Amino acid sequence: MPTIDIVQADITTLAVDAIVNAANSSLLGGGGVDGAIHRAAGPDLLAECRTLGGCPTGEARLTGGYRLPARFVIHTVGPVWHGGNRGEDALLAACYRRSLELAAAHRVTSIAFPAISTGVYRFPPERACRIAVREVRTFLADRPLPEKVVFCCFSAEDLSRYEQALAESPDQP
Ligand code: AR6
Repeated sequence: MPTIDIVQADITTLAVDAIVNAANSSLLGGGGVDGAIHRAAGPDLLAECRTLGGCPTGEARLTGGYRLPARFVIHTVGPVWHGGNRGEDALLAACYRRSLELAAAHRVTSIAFPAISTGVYRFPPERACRIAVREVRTFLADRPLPEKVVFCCFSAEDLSRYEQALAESPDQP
């Protein structure tokens, strides 16, 4: 049975096969979790990212993890929140789905996600959390990999939000 864990941590410290980066479409670094991942991985990560030619919103790209404990970084580009009428929900859902597909294709057994789009990109955190939990549960329901998904929360508020969302039954509205 696949497992879903929730931790409050700096994602760059997690010893999982892959960590997900909430990147921008240039894939050339930025602030927030993106900046932290590039700092911890070292300059070889940026060098590999330069070869990728960017990434559209809602899609994902895989690189090595370099100096990180994680073997891979999966870079995904979340939507900027514009009020909810520009396809933001579907694009955020696609980030989780495409990251998990890429992970499975690379035989990743454990993967950690940050709360994509909820920082600089201003996606409402409660709404983002429900989308994240729904997409991960749906994916894990009929796939053997990854075996473990970790929701890595930076704040205590996010931690309790994810705990609450996971405690609710999947078919609750
Ligand atoms: N570990 C885990 N989570 C973190 C960490 C960390 N080290 N640092 C921040 N968070 P954000 P976005 C949380 O702004 O909204 C960048 O400049 C943070 O508290 O990193 O998708 C990119 O280059 C929040 O809950 O990503 C893009 O330009 C979550 O990570 C843009 O920001 C996401 O916040 C992407 O914005």
